[in-house]
Amino acid sequence: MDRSVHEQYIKRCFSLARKGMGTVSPNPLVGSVIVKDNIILGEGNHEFYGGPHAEPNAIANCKEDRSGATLYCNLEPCCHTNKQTPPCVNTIIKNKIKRVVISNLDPNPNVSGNGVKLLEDAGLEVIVGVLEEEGRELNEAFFKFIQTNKPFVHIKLAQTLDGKIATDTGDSKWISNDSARVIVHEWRLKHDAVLVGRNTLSKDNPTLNIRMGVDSKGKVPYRIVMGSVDKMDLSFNLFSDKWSDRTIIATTVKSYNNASDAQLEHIKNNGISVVFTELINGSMDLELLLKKLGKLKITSVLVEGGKSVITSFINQKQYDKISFFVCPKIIGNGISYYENENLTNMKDAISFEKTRVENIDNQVLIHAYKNLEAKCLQD
Ligand code: AOF
Ligand code: ZN
Repeated sequence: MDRSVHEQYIKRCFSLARKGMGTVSPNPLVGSVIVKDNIILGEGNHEFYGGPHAEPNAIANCKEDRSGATLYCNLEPCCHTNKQTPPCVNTIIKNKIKRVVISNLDPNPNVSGNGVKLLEDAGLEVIVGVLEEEGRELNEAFFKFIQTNKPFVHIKLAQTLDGKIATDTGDSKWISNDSARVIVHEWRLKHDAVLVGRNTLSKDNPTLNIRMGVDSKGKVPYRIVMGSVDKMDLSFNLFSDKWSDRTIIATTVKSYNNASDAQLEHIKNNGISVVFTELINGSMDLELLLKKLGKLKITSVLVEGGKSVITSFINQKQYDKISFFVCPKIIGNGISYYENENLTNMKDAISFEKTRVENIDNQVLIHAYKNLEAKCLQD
């Protein structure tokens, strides 16, 4: 069959999969479509963590006999049993599906090609790798998390044309327009956690919840504040609003020991969590922090600034992707998002790969991935 036909149905799987954003983590986003004689018989997606997978949902939604049909799915059907739901390969075989077309092998080491093998052993035709890159990007957080036990780190920033994220006084409301900010709120739904530093906390008193007309599905992401807890004013929104049990303070033991009794009492009474990391060369050890967040099943972190936080993630090479909103304004003074006085030669510049550009309502949105080949300042 023409590959473009497969691509159409896999694209439909991607759309169905996206419906699970905000509710399926730490599982992947998965959609499935069942097709016979060019007619869609049924569709489904993985709707929430612990719930049925996309393939059995699509099969259950078929209005007609699905024997001999093709099942499309963006992820390889699962085959393992040490988990919450029964293996999808058994359901597919039992329902006499003839062919399975997928985008990505499941990077989960319990599956990882074994699902395909079982289907082929049962006599089904399996086609792997349709729109593989897009499928991988859709589930980039799941791919990183399942392979490293550390969350996917996505830095987002809004900058002026002259590269500033705030004026010299720290004012940043607003650099980007509403259209850009809606996208950021969608990203808050997509990510398990949002992270800021102590400066952003005291400058903006953010809420870090999901608004701007984006359906939050009742979710408030984990809200991580990184910095010295003993210097934090705990009257800010993140520590006192009704979602304070979704707030995590990332700090050092030393700083925690210096916190006042009143601060510790406030943390306890408001259900705020504390995660310890250590200092390396004066900044927080982010690899250790990410490992600890991974243990909490946080698969993705959206880093929303400011300068010192972004600089630490870049210098420690603990990020995967940066999205820059470049906005049509210049201010002639202000704060940059990255500072490095030791970087004097262009050959040492932080470089990126797989860049992609979008136009968002008169603003340029540039997505860039960490250059895995490049050497970093710490190497
Ligand atoms: C699929 N279809 O829709 C999803 C899959 O605990 P469970 O039973 O939900 O299993 C989670 C694992 O199953 C997850 O780590 C991933 O490997 C796979 N996810 N597989 O066939 C789906 N969501
Ligand atoms: Zn499954």
